[in-house]
Amino acid sequence: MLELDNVRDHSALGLSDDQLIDMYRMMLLARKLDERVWALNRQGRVPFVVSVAGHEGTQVGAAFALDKTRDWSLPYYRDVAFNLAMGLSPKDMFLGVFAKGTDPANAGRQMPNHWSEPNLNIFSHSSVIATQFPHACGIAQQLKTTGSDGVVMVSSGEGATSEGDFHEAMNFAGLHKLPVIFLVENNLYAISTPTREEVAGTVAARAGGYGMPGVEVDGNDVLAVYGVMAAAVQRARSGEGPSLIEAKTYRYYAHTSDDDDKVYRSAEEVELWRRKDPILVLKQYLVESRLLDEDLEAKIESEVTNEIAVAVKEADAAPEALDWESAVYALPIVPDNAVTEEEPEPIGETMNLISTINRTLHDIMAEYDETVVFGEDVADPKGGVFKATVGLTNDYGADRCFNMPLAESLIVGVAVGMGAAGARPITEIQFADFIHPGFDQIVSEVARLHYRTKGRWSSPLVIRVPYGGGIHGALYHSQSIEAFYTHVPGLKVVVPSTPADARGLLWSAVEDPDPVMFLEPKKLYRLATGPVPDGPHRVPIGRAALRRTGDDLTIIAYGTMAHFAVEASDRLREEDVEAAVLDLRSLRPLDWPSIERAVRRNGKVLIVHEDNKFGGFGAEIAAQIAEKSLDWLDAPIRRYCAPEIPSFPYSSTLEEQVFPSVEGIMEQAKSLAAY
Ligand SMILES: Cc1ncc(C[n+]2csc(CCOP(=O)(O)OP(=O)(O)O)c2C)c(N)n1
Repeated sequence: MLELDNVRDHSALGLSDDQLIDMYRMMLLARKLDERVWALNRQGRVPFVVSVAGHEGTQVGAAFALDKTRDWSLPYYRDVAFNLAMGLSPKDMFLGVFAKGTDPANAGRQMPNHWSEPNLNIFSHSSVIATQFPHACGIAQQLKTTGSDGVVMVSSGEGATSEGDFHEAMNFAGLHKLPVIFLVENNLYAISTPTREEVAGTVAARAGGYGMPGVEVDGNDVLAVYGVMAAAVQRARSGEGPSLIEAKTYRYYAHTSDDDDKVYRSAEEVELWRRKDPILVLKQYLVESRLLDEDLEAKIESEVTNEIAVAVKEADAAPEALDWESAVYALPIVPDNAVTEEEPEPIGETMNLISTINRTLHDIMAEYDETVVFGEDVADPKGGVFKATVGLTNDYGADRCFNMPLAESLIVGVAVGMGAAGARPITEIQFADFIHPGFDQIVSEVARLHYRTKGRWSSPLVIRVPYGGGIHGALYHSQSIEAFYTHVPGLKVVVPSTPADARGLLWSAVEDPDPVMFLEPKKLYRLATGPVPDGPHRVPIGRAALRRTGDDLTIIAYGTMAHFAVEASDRLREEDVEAAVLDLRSLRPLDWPSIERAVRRNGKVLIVHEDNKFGGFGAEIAAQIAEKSLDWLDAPIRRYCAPEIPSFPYSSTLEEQVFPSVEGIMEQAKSLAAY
């Protein structure tokens, strides 16, 4: 396979004369567009340039091998020629360059060269190097499971192949024989770092470790690139799996307009590569094949020049970007009704929290064919380390519930791609303590996807995360992570404390079009039992639950601490202290009206969480109360949290000293009530 790179005859590659002329036109268009952007930069009209010049052969060769009606692509920031060849117009390009409000990809929100177009299956990308690779796998996985014969092309520079996401994605693609083509445009430098300081061995050789062919090709020879791409496309389409293509090429200008390339490479080196210019190489072939004469060359050049002039003019006249605030969420939730009644006891079979989650996942999978569950050890026979997913593979098949390699960034990244391509992924991160490698995919990718494309892309994924302490889990099986994620616009973060809420919030999370982090207090997995409604029970995201009423103070808590607070409130009643308990359930969006109502009712607030205090989620609640309801307070806001140590120690005697307890809550509540 992938041996067509030596073919030097376009008709043997299945390309018509017209297609070859189109390739030439496209390469020239990209080159001239690039020159125009640099000129605009020198005139002070665009602040930032990422240049394609030198890469046109690789990109046009790759694009021409794809079928625009069914294939997907995830290009990177240097792929001007690729995007033009896939169908973006020069005007689309300049709308991005000028950061106009009508830029179809980013609406002025991202830097130039971050293209995307849902109508052409071109997926959005961020500025974070290599995060697109797991997305490509997710899209390919979705194409495969839905029976499409579309293929996915994902590209990058060679520097990106040092990132973990590249390797995690290659491994996953190889494991599942996914229809993905990894195209690496090796221009010898990652900013200033030469390949010899970046890549051990060669880029193409990396394929060997992941069960796929890897091939080097002259990236300045558009026909050679087309040949290997067409072979890789054919291989992917027929179910044989992924390929890695390393196209050797060169960029003529600095990395970006902010870079000075003279400090790391010589003018002679640049000149040497210019002699192998991809446009010249193709032109020579066209002339030798008698397909291009001076008249046609002049005609194409004048058409391209004119096309660019019109595009610049039209884009320049387009409206400026003004809207910085819309589309943070696909479904914004602004709680507007304060919870006034004590939450009534639900009706249904009595179950514990973990069985409820398992039952609910089964019911959701039955209800929605597009749901898919994956994570580490989630498939049968194990069904998850906590057994939350037991039976899903047996009941719904390995396409709908499968194990992932041990790679959290991959897990989230694949979910991002699958979600964007039509699935509703429900991922499991085995323990919150191990979610940190996925932080980038959560915070930089899925949380921003909807905003950065002004709503043109979204990915409705649910990330289930067992979290928290009190179970002798020690420093690395006890962490609370909510403060990291509640800080992030674009994410929704919910925490059930009862089985009924677990069912209701999970149901709502799966139906929600935004990414939802579903934090499961694992101490409550068997401790919390209660009646669970049957059927599609929904608890609205953004609505707190008043668990207990009381005139002396309000305890605001969530997760295990909400459970403890209810017990504390019941016991305090015997001591004539009436403590209301507000279980937040949803941390982002936060049910401010219910918090405010609680403050107004009794003027005293005790915030409890098991995370440490400094910078914890309680600080946000306290700050909002201080900002908005200070006049209603009759006592200083109080927080009862874990001390400032890095999570909970393993030894019972140590953990008991630091894990917030029912007795501790009672003590704090009594002293606050007496204030
Ligand atoms: C994760 C991450 N680290 C660092 C950067 C800064 N950065 C932007 S481009 C780049 C070099 C990329 O080189 P390469 O992948 O070879 O692509 P090229 O620009 O040469 O086409 C770096 C380090 C980034 N955007 N993302």
